[in-house]
Amino acid sequence: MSDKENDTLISSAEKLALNIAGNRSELHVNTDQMIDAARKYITPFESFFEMYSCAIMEMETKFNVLNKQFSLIYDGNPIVYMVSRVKDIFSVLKKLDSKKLPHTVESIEKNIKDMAGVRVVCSFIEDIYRLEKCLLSQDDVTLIEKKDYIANPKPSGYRSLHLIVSIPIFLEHDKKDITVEVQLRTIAMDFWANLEHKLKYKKNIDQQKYNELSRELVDCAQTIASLDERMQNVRDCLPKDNVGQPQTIEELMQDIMHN
Ligand code: 0O2
Repeated sequence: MSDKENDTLISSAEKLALNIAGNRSELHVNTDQMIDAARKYITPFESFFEMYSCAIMEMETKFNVLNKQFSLIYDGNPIVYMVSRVKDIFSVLKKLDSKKLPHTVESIEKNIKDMAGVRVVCSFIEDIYRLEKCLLSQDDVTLIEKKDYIANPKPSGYRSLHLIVSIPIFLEHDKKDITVEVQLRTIAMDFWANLEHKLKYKKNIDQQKYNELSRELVDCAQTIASLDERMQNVRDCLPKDNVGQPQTIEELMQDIMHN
């Protein structure tokens, strides 16, 4: 796609967005024109977004395979649940604006690293780092950026391990490397982040109340961090069920090959 086509594509998507938002008279387009524009511009734009859905499917498969393998070695599955999403056009446009970047497909590909997002929720912190190690050791996964907000929490109290990685997706005639943001966190961290996210986007709340609740959440984050640590310590003290059995995936594979 040429730059000009990209520009047209995004600005058309924006016009449609405005239209949907009720500014139709300002844009002087009628419903038929809107449908024509949707057919012409939104359909190819959807295929651009579709690539990120494919990358999400690939990434989820990687984690599902690891989850299965881990369950053969360790006591239980490390992943409790996964949530994935492709960033919607409105959030993309907002993010581009906040970074003063052009509204083009090229600009999205280059600058928006979390178009595809996979959140992996585990019970224990140890599982997070184990999954990270296994994911990054796969030869089709390239680490672009790592932010360890578990070791270094944000001032808000936010904790999670963020990995920006690139993985290939195989199309009909093409292979394309797609960037995916992987967020790994415990159930407790997820519980906290979801509530804090709600507070952040509440519009009908006065500043004083907002500050008060933010302070409370910073306090909750500390409690949660200590809870995660204590739960990990309890698990570490539990007697192992698999004494004498393979303790790592490598050992398990060796065991399978030699017996
Ligand atoms: P959404 O809707 O969750 O996708 P960047 O993405 O690099 O331009 P930033 O803030 O440097 O921006 O990236 P960072 O710190 O890695 O955060 C990216 C995502 O982590 C956010 O996505 C949130 O999902 C989550 N996150 C980061 N900080 C916080 C926090 O303080 N509280 C909560 N609840 N979540 C946080 P988006 O794009 O903000 O939104």
